[in-house]
Amino acid sequence: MKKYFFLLLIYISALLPSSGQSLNVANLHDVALEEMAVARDIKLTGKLEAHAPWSKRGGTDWRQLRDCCCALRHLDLSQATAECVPANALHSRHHLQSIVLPQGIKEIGSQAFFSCDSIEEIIIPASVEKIGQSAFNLCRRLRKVVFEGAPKVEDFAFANCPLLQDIVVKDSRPKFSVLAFIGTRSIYEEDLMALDTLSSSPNIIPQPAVVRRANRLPLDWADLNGIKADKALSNEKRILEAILRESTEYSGHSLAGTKGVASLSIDPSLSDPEAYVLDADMAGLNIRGGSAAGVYWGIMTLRQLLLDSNGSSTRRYTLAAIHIEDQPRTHIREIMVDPARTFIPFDDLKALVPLLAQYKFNALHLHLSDDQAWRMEVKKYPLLTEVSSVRPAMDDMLTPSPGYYTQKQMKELVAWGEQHHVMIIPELEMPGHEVAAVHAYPQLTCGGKETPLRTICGVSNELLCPGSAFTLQFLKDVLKEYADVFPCPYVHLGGDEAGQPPLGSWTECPDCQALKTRLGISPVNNRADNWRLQKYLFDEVITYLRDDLGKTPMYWYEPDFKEIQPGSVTFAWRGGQTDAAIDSALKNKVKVMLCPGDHCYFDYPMAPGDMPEVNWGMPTLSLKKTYALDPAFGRDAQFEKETLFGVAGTLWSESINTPERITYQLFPRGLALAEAGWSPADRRNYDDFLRRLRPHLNDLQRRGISVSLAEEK
Ligand code: TNX
Repeated sequence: MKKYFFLLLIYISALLPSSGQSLNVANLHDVALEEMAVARDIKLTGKLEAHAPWSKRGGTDWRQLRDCCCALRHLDLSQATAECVPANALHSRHHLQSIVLPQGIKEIGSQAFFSCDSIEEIIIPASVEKIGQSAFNLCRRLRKVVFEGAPKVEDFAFANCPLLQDIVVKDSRPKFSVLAFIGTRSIYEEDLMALDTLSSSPNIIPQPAVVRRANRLPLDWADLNGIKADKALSNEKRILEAILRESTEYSGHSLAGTKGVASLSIDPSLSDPEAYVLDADMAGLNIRGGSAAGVYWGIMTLRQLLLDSNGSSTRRYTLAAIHIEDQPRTHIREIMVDPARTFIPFDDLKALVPLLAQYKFNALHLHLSDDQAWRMEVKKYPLLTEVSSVRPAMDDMLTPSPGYYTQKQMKELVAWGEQHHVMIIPELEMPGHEVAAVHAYPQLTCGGKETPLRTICGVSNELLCPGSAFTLQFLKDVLKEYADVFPCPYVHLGGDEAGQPPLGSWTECPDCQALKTRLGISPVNNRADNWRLQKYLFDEVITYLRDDLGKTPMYWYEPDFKEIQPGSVTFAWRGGQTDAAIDSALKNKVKVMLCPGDHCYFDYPMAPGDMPEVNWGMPTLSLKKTYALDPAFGRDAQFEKETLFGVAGTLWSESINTPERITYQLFPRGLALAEAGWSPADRRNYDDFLRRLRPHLNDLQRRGISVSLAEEK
């Protein structure tokens, strides 16, 4: 109770303009977390290290300023000593209004102030020799920058700062990259026009099955006389039109009076509904798809053909003649996000959809509830969102994360997803990772215990109680409302990490014991008996889901779960246990989704020292390791055809504390996964992927989207 009261105080003081305290100390190591959380003015006078050894708490002063000082408005480092401001130092600290940098620093690292959109003015000390990529990208209120010296200013360093008018140069002119100010000012963009060089080899990700440069004259965009499309393709026609108008000289009417058109059509003879064929030459543009989705993927490929090697948006006059044939290797390519741990504002969630679609992901999986919070409106159980939708804190970050989605918003997301051929898969966790539900409705757990929301990561021992009749009713009611909102044929039921020790909580519960007797479970040992109870709960829910709601259940694979209900999809997530999960899927004749932690867990840092620098002990997951995922996992063609469901990347968000950091964790590894899930094995090559990647990273940064640059150094 006392803890909650304190957290409430922190929450209020973060919102009020006049409350909060100042801190004037050498370093933050000895400052209490509670003190850091309310400090609005901070002055540090000690030595600021750029790196710190791995830990569960603390990290460098920079990391604590960013993640633990959640009320920070003014930062004075004028008397601190530091060699540099490290990469990501104050990434997406939206409330930070002013900073005085330490004298003598040599470098400001990439994305050091990414999206610090309350800073209006910054003085770059004379000692600074280099300002890294995207260092001040998306600082939307930045008006003035004073360069006291002449640093090298890298790509996108001041991109997307629309108010930046005042650039004061004291010494000789800094060495600006031509991409440094994209989306910011026009005066430097003259240089950019000169860069409109047509790249000769296309940089498409995921790599298509067949790409051939055709020996014909190029398509001249100004020559096209409109877009012709099948009736069922009005959505795709609109999207193509928007892309052509933004990125090419297409105007809808040929000035030269030629008859070339862009044509979109459905060709059922194509091998897969998602397959497409794209042809472009002087006669026009032709995209045929196995369905509307195939046509849409063809348009996404075209969009990438229009990027130049700088990722810039200069308008195209021509497209070299080309022929592409393409189809996906796996059925479902999904990304899972975790708004339960850190809420993702609705607009940010929506923005992810077209971004995923660009790389031919066709599913967004929402982990809507967990131990820390419940994020989805359920009309029958209003307390879920009334009392469980503010995650009070997470480990050493005493920053509340409030928010939930209304059913209306989720319907809007579903419709938005349909436009982009991305289906929205909801998840309702059971019987573990569900403390937020228990917190709102204590009768869901054994003995009806009052249970606080979890404020740390890891696994709780508090489970839903299968012996309570209310539990089953609750799960069915919630699933019914989810089914009304999400038309997608799948519902994820969680099922992870509810083994030993958490399952032990069922042993002493009289309701669970009574249920065991009722079910005629003849005792073997507590562990085995409890697993049978878990199977009972799943069987009941799955039967309802399948027979009454017409949905296919999905769940996280656990080795103790010996029998998997026919017709479901199991997710192979535990690092090192993918083969066991595949064998179990084959034995039970169910489908398997590959998301092994050792290739697909994008919550892990991409390189040592990358964000999240302080965490529960995550391993690193490199771009190369993600790329190396074999979706068939060494199995035969029959497995690939009959059992493999797809690939999934997960963005668990215990340690991701702003929406910008979701894309940071997702890119570029998500692009590697997109290629693993889509491209034929013989078309994949890591070095070639790296070559194609650069324009995409530039395109993303140009649009103000944060990406990890950790491996690029
Ligand atoms: C394990 S993966 C979990 C999540 C955590 C994740 C952190 C899975 C099915 N369960 O609850 O967020 O590790 O990486």
